[in-house]
Amino acid sequence: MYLTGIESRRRRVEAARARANRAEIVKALSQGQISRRDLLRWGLFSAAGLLVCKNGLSPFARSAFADVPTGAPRSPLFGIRKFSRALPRLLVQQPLPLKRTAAGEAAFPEASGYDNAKRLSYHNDFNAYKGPGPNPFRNPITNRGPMEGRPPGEFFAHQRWEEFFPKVGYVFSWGSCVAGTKFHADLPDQDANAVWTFGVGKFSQGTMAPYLIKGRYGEPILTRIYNNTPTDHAANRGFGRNETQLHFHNAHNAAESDGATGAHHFPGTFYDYLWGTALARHDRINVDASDARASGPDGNGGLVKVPGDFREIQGTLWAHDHRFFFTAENVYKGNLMMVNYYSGPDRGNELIADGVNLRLPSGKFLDYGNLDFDVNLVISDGATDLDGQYFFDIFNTDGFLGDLPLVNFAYAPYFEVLPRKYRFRVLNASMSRFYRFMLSASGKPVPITVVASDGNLLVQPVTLSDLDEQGNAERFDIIVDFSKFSVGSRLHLVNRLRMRDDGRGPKEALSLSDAFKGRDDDPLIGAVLEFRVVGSVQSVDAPSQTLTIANSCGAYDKSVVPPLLSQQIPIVTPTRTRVIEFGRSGDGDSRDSRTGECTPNCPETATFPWSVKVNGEDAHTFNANRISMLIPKPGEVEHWTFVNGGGGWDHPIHLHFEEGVTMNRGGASMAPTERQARKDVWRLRPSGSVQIQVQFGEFGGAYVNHCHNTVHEDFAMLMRYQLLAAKGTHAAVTPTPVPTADGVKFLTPEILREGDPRRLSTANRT
Ligand SMILES: [Cu+2]
Repeated sequence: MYLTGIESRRRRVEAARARANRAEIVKALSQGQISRRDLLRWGLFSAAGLLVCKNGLSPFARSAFADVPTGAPRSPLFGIRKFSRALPRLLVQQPLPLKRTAAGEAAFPEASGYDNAKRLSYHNDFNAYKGPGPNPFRNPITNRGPMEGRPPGEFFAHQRWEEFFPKVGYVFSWGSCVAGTKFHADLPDQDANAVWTFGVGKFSQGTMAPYLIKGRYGEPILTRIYNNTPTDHAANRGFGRNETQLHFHNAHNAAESDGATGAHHFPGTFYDYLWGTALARHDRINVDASDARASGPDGNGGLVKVPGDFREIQGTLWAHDHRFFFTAENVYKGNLMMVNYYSGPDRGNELIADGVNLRLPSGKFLDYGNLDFDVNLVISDGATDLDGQYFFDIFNTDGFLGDLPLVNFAYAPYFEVLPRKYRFRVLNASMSRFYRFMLSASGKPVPITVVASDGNLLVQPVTLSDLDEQGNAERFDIIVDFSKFSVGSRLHLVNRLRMRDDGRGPKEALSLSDAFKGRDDDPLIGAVLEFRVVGSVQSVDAPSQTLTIANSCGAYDKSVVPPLLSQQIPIVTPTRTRVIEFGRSGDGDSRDSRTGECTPNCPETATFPWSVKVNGEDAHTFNANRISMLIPKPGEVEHWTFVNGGGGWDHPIHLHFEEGVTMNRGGASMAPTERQARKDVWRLRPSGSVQIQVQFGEFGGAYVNHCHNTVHEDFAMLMRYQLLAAKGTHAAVTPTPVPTADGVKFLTPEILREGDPRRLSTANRT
């Protein structure tokens, strides 16, 4: 359609006004200056909870002539161009050694001044303190409530503390960013409360790029997170909740350390997470730790063998906020980091040839965890307001799509590579956007070899030119061989997946050439990262060393991509099957019908269009005090079918704690990278379904299963499942924590009948 200059300008002005108005409303609401009732009275909010689409109000009203994908005027670029700055590598964190005290506590180095980590939360000490004087275990910032957010009592004590006693520790703070934080050298500095990221130490300020932790099997980690966000929850610059719990997606951790039990904590407090590096099937397979493939690097060329199934080894993981009902706001705002787990087979060293090490591209200077040729790529889509400040729309319940391609939180950077093999750990860290990547050299596709999916090694590498779709939180580990390219060549990682304008899911994959040209209506289509082939780079593993073609390429590229990476976990006859349908069912029942409150509390304006049905029974929306599925004992194999309730949506469904083996998609075709692959996120496809095999063990407690389009997740497309241990405290159902600024209280959860196999007849068996 041809528009006159005047009409075109009128529309742009109106879209800008819409965005400004909406941003004002979002800000006023999140700061408590106006209420849901005000919006209803003004006719701007419907009873169903949607912002009424009026020109000049909602940029998401199509009639507002807004730009896609954000539904608002384009984020300003202030004259910058793509590929004008180098990719920032993730910031590798240094562990602190921990020592066991006579009392069985884990002590940080004395000079650090950090309190010991303990099996039971300091909340117990806070409760037990009888004076005289102020409670020494109180929150040091607010002087209210305990200093540790982990709930009191045995249910939130670290399970198997002695067995997985932490050897190293990290202390981080999450909160306001340091001055000078920006997405590109020539974009504006972010306000301290526009971006909330992690900083090192107690009550430190946050930095970018995201952090990277190098974990290894056999070396349990204690991660302490201080909440250093403002005590005033209105001081969030329009989005972000000053309460957090950190989910270590998808490590095999006990529930109290999974970061998704509803035990979020408040400014001034910390939470200790025990990342025990337990290898799944620890209690059932290789219990005597005799299999060298189930192991971690010892730091000196050898291995520390651990119990468990080597086929369950994990590699590329990440951790992110999981404050129920506010996850999208908080993750988007910067609450995320990556964690690489290193193992005997996946060592991060390409020289050690001991018959166990796969020698995948990585580097050679360090015993394990070399990063010279092993690169984490955190890919997301951001947006800013017209002043260049980070922006998020908390009213969008369908999907938030940004218009700034970010890699490791930097605007469309370039990365210098030598002509040799590299491994890239590609994470989709977007809230709602799916990607489909190809690698392009002068418009021609370059082969990519996939070695892992969601951090799980494939049994055999898969070489293709066209990666499968990648939903939110999905990871692909890919190997790219640049050896055929001469110095000076430029290659591009190209996203060719168009999303539906409403954020519901993917619309179509463009051809490489069409995608490469880019699209005016979505800046995330096209190249997001440029690779520049060069003759030398500085080592990140040994910064005094220069890596060159002469010492790292050709015959000196010692990395290997073996034909066999792991072994297949067989599909067996299950103890039971379950069907879990993700759909839309109306108003939802997250709020208590008597009190109108969510558990834990949710935004006053929250609506619940998204729901989950188990075994064909009633649809529910998330309430942490409701158990949708109960796993009665460890070790039983279950087959679950995730079903998309329809409507043209797609949902990336995430199962916490255990990996599932992908069995089938009903009758539909499967990508070669997902056939029988172990994963923790499955895209359902519009009207699609996927069946997986799961087995639970090692720990008990409350976990969740949910849509990882975090916008759907926050509007309650989430369910609690309860895993019962064979014996001990966790043989019983976990009481539901209700965190408050003065401490944690508990509720007794409801268990849905259809989710409890102890009460089901065999009629349920299919
Ligand atoms: Cu969803």
